[in-house]
Amino acid sequence: MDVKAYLKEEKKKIDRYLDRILFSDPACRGRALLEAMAYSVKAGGKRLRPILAVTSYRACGGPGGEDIYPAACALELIHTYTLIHDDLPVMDNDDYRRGLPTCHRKFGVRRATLAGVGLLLAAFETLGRSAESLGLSPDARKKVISSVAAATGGGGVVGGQVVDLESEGKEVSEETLNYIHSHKTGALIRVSCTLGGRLARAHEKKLAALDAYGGGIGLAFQIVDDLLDIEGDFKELGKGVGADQARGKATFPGRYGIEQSKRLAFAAVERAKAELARADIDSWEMLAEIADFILTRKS
Ligand code: GRG
Repeated sequence: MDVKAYLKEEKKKIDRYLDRILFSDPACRGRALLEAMAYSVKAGGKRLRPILAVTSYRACGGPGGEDIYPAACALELIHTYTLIHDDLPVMDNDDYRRGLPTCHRKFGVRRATLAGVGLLLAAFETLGRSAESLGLSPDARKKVISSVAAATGGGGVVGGQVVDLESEGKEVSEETLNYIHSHKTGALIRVSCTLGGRLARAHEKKLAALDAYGGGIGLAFQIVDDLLDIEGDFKELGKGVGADQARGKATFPGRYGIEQSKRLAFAAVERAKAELARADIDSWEMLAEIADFILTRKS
């Protein structure tokens, strides 16, 4: 199947499961809170992280059927949480996300903050339940939860965000630029790939390859994100452009220029694909196509 059709098809399935998770969970959360959580999740988005988890699972020979989807959706709940909090006035203070007013513009800062926390906790609740229903051993379940928590926390997304905010308006070293983006953006993308592998019970060599693949495409994804903030279009992106420069953010084009950044993204994708080929992943073609797609995405 062509990658665009694949992504479209998978997004549809993931959207269905996200609806189920949000609306059929008895633990929920109060009507006003659920409204704000669902608003940001359902606003759209490419669903890249759950798609990577599902595709990595299949690439490692995970059984057919749809049992993997709830666990994969947990990643989207976490991702949406980070977007809501990233947009808050105390962070990037953005007005639009996924083509709609940001969560705090729509519901106010207090509700948006709580919606983010609600999504994060719903994610781990979903992940724990799914790992159990997929029949993973207690040790494997622990590893699933702790790897996602580690990628999300101070040694991952949150850590990258802190350095990103502290670096605004400053000239940063190559090392700091890489740290920000491999943590703020790369960590969740990497763990999306290894989560798929873990749920398929892949051995360590394959997990290491998925981790390296995720690192490569995560870097390419961020470079393209920086480029789209310069060359992209509000309508396609669903959010404002030019914000990075206005805030003095540390970006790849800011440090290397546009052409060199494109070359860096291309090289990162080539490295990512080579990792898959080396590790003897059973069927890695779609992961390779997703890597190429990341270079040409417009949103
Ligand atoms: C506690 C996990 C946690 C987060 C709080 C706010 C924050 C700390 C971190 C921000 C992380 C962040 C927003 C990184 C940006 C990553 C990025 C490039 C987002 C855009 O992702 P796309 O293009 O968006 O996949 P869609 O809308 O398609 O899902």
